[in-house]
Amino acid sequence: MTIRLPDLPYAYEALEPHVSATTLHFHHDKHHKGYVDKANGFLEDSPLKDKHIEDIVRGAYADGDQALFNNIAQVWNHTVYWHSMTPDGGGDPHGELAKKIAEDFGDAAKFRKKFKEVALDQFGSGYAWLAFDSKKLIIEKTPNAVTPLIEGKAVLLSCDVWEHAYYLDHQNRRDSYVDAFLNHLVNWHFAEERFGVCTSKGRTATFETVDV
Ligand code: MN3
Repeated sequence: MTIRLPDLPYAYEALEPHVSATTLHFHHDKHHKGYVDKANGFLEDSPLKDKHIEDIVRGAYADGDQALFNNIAQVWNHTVYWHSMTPDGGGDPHGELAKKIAEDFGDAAKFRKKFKEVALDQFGSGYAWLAFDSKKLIIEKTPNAVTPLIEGKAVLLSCDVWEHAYYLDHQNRRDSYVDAFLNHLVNWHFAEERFGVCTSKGRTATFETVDV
């Protein structure tokens, strides 16, 4: 099975002015594609090659196959990241996820404050995440390609804080980018849908459960 580069779920200019078409062309067409191509190269001789992408991510991590893990995890992380943003996003969550955010963080404003702190606290390249461990919502940061998927958590939102995600539009101001992500781009509908899948079936959602 060949890993494919998914299309962006919106037009390249759809997230402007917060994330520009230029950034998305580099980030999707060069960075994301680069991870897909390298992962396919490493998979050619791997016993994991016919597995589902999430099982490849977990398997490469468990096997200590750092080169495959870095690239396949970045393929998955970026796909979730594209879906974590939407034109005219932002605002507050609704429904059951809103209730759970109120329970675990206080309210949506407190969620945004904590998410921003965590995103700014990640030293160097990595991600900020909203994840669900089947009991609690968790805001966490990870370095480089590391993903909450390897800890068995369901990812609800991903915010790429590698400099390539924001440098052309916000230069060194990661705080400006994270504000734009939370206030104008975050795709609560996506997170609500994934949370619904996790809770209705009482298990960790896979990305494909929602994406196809
Ligand atoms: Mn990236």
